[in-house]
Amino acid sequence: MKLYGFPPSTNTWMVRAVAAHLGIPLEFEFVDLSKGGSHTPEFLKINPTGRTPALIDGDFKLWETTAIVQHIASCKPNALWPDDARARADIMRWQSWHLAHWSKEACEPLLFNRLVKQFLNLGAPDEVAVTRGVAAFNKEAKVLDAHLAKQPYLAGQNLTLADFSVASPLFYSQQADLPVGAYPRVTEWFGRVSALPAWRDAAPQPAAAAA
Ligand SMILES: N[C@@H](CCC(=O)N[C@@H](CS)C(=O)NCC(=O)O)C(=O)O
Repeated sequence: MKLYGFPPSTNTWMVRAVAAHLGIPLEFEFVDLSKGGSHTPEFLKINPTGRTPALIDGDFKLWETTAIVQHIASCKPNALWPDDARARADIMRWQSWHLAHWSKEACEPLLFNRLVKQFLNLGAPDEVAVTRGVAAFNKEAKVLDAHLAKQPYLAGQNLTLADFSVASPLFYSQQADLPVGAYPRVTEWFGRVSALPAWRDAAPQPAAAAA
């Protein structure tokens, strides 16, 4: 399988971490987002939405991070993506929440305004978007914190794809000043999830910048 991606992006980083955790080899093709690499005619044939990551598995082209990690994790039996309908629905619930609310409404506006804009020279943060992002972060983190008071991982007693998805934006907590420190169980859970060697194995090189 070949993954097209931009290593500092939390989406690419997460896909590579899942593959590393499961011991599934991925060929990697660097797409330079800082130079519009996801909008070339060649790349648009792989993903017409012009976004990374994207995966090619034989004659199957796949885009959208959540679909990609589910496909990779389906390659062999494992606890991250158990072969059980209810367990998968529970994982998918948190991945859906991540896509619609945690990442989209809470983390992304802060990462974009406080980190990506600076890296790409896109001007000053939009303070209205930042204020809205902080409010969304606090609203969603409160739910996450209460949930993690009941169980060690998002979908129960074991680490799953849900933890990989939801943890991914928090790798830039410091740079984007995400107020995660106000949520002790989220902080403790992220400490455990981020300590997995797979994240380090898949980590962007320090010289690269974030997206
Ligand atoms: N919903 C998509 C989002 C993908 C996405 O926004 N990728 C960003 C990098 S994190 C990208 O490639 N942006 C380039 C562009 O939009 O031109 C997913 O989960 O894969």
